[in-house]
Amino acid sequence: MNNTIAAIATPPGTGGVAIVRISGPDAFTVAAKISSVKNFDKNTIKPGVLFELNTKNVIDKVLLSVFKAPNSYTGEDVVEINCHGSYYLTQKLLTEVLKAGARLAEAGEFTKRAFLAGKLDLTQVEAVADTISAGSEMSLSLALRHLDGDVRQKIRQIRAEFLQILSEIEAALDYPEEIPDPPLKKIRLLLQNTQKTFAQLLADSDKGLLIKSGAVIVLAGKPNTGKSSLFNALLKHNKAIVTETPGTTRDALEAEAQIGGLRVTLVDTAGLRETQDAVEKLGVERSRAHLQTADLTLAVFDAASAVTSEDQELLAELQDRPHLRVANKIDLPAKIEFPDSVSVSAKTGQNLDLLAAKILEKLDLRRVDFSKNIYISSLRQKDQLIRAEKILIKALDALESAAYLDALAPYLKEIVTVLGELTGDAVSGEIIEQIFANFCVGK
Ligand SMILES: Nc1nc2c(ncn2[C@@H]2O[C@H](COP(=O)(O)OP(=O)(O)OP(=O)(O)O)[C@@H](O)[C@H]2O)c(=O)[nH]1
Ligand SMILES: [Mg+2]
Repeated sequence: MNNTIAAIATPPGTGGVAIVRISGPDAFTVAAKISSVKNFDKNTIKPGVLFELNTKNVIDKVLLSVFKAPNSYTGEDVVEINCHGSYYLTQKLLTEVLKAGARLAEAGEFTKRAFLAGKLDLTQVEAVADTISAGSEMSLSLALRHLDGDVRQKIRQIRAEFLQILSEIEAALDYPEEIPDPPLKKIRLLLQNTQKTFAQLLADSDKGLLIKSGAVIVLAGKPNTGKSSLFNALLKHNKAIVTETPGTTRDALEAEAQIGGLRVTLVDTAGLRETQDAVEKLGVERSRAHLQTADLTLAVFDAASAVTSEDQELLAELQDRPHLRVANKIDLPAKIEFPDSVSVSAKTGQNLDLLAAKILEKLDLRRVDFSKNIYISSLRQKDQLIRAEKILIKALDALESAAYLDALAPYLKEIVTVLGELTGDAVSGEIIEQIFANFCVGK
């Protein structure tokens, strides 16, 4: 089997430079066969030319970045060829690399090797994918914290504590004459503390998942309150049609925006009212459907006109859903005051920064502190934690039985396994395949 892999690491298309990556025991031999570079000193960048294997015709002037095992991303010998970023050229260069003895890497295979070499655990592997796909300041900060190993460290620490107590229990069970039982108090304390930690991690994971995937924010209200204007103002782009005619927006309109560093999907909707117009009616139905799926609804009111039954109905509809009241048009002489609302003007931009802060607060993301707390942002990791938490509860119950050491041991073992699966310290091949299947080639 050929163990030296290669792939184009940069996106397909045209760019200033592109990178072809080679990793494996023959990385240097492969590169030497098709380039003017013959010495591969560790951590160097070597200028040279690349040529066709058979004809020796020069293909490109390149830079070779050289990493020697184990000091590379994969832990193997790695050469990264920096070439000019022509799509044709990059493909041709890769072909020559393959002819020279490497094989094409599978999706995520570089990162998989980094994992198998112990350079990254599974939480960091998932963070690599999150870093690549991060689309906002917050999701990037979060991915980088995970890449740094905040989850790995915490879970490994808990797992080590469980392994320790488990070894003490097993020793006491095996040699009851010589080795004393570990104190019940100590075990109970460990289990209780871990239960608290799990609960905290699970509570914070909701924030992690929201930060990673972004929040869906729906703008709703009766016609003409300025929903589309506010949508455009938050988007900083005139995407939605705005007119003074009530009932302008029909189809719900979606757009990606950044609010306070969070990626959000803004949804502008048709004004809510009773109508005989068939098209508008369908629009209103869609607005109502969007209210059901929103992470947060901005209930937009017109501060310059009187409150109507439509405003009241919307508030009643949103009663049990996360929402924020927004009184728009405060640049006009106010007719009414809306209690508990953020007053803004979509027209002048007044208080839009305040609205952004309130939105983060409503989503409970205002006090997110990546250096202090751990916000798990992977459903797989969350699932594992939920499993561990359930077993922990059984373990706590087992503490109450007379032969508690015997009763406890299997649960503690299970927890050690589940936590090991979370970080990949003890994990089945199947799970590994599933995780790497989501990667693209070259990563
Ligand atoms: N003075 C002032 N006018 C505004 C403000 N926001 C919106 N308007 C005006 O209000 C009218 C309606 O604005 P839209 O943004 O189309 O309102 P809408 O809620 O999307 O209306 P529908 O799509 O019909 O439901 C337009 O004439 C806007 O120019 C504001 O903050 N101040
Ligand atoms: Mg509109």
